[in-house]
Amino acid sequence: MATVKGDVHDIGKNIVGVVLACNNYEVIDLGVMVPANKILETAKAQNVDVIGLSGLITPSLDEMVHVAKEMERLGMKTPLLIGGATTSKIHTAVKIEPHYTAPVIHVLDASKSVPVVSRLIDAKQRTAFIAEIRAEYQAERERFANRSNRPSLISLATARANAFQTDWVRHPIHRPNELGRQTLENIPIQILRDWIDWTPFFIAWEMKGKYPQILEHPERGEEARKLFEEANALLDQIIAHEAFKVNGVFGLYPANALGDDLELVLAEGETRRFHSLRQQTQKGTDKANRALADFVAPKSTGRQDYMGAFAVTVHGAEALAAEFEAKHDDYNAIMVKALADRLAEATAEWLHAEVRREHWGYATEENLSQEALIKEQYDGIRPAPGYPAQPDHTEKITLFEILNAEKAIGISLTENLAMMPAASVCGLYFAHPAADYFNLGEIGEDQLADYAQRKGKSIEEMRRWLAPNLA
Ligand code: B12
Repeated sequence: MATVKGDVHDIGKNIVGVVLACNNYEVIDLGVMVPANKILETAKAQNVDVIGLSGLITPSLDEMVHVAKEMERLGMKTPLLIGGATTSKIHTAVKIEPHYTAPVIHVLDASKSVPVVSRLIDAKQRTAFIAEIRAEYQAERERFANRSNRPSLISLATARANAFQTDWVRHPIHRPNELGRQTLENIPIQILRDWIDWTPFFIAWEMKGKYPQILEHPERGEEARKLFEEANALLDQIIAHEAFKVNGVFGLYPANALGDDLELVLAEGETRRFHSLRQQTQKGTDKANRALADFVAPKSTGRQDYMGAFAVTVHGAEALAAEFEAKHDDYNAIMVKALADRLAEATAEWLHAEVRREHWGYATEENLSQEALIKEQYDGIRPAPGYPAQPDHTEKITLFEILNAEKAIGISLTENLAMMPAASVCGLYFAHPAADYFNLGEIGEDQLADYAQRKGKSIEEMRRWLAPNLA
């Protein structure tokens, strides 16, 4: 098993590894950012029965297609399992399976990994199981080709004419109290800990249910309480031994929209541009075709607006997890990474609140409960490149440059634009009270061409990054 080249996430894969090992399978885990040749050479040398690939972000899907093509080229017959947050059965059926003659199977979660592997290996069940999967994936492809419920796309020009409207004459714009870039080093984890949203933590451990209710769940409650106590005990130790170092950098800048682009003024005469994508599906009456650029005053209004960017990261998780791994303590190794991920997300949430209340200061009166914060009942958003409102991961390059994120807080980008350390989050700040986390959905070739041109890239390059959103 391996997380593919350019990707760094491995909690899901590690959980699968543990579950398989508990069922007496021998697992060779090659770790993260593993190139195709290393995966396939190891598979051959070790004569493995099954190969498993994992990926968190969309660029990894392409890499998985590449691995499947390589396996075909080399005439391999080993079944290929596909998993990870960004993968799906439909993508596996439509984009990966057609490239490889031997079985390719999407595995939704760790609990499914054992029945899938055992049926693949069992001589009696294998043929029937493979035939069943093939028929299922063929049906998926046919359903995909004949999708009848596809939203109809409108032209980019029509979508732009239906942009989200703001009365920019009356709309209040708050000038940030502190313009420019600020770096925060060693943010106290005692503060951040109160900002942790524990629900995804339980999901990572395959315990579905909302926190805190899950602690009282009639069947899973006891196990959930144990997990929660152990997580907090480990967090106490991490704090006591200063095993994690949490850093953040953010910047607030004068900005205006130029069409669907966003121009930030870093210093006099020095500007940088972010690019946004516009929803292109036909909307019902009174529903706009949104783009992030709609939430910032257009330059033509003559009004100075503002926006921000941030990046946060948790250092130390990889090293601490490696210590546990060396002691064959997979449970705590996974726990360390799950805690680091939760802290990265908590830091993004805490910093956003600090920015709203103080540094930008448009929400000085805001005093929300933890529940209201988790439900995002505040003004403004912090969309991340890669999330549904802006699926283009390449916007991270501009973001990192503006914030000098690599030097300032030690995060780097892989060739597929995953961030290292893995427990990192970056995004943009918009203060507009109507700004929301919309889903871009499908876009047309006209927007792809327009977007590539605005970014100064070839259409083919942008097609690769935006593939999941292309009609
Ligand atoms: C937790 C989380 C994070 C955490 C942890 C990420 C990390 N360390 O890798 C944090 C907060 C740090 C984070 C950051 C980011 N995230 Co995030 N994140 C998630 C979230 C909410 C859950 C993922 C997760 O950990 N699930 C729990 C684990 C256990 O599940 P899993 O990985 O899916 O694995 C299971 C199965 O997939 C399967 N499996 C996995 N691998 C394998 C392998 C084999 C062989 C098999 C058989 C099975 C298998 O079994 C596993 C166990 O059941 C998802 C949304 C979602 N609901 O999936 C978004 C999501 C993955 N994130 C996303 C994005 C974009 C990002 C960022 C790029 C955002 C940003 N600009 O900051 C960064 C990237 C981080 C980086 N290092 O580059 C997108 C990715 C899609 C895309 N368009 O690329 C998602 C899908 C959100 C979304 N809806 O857009 N993220």
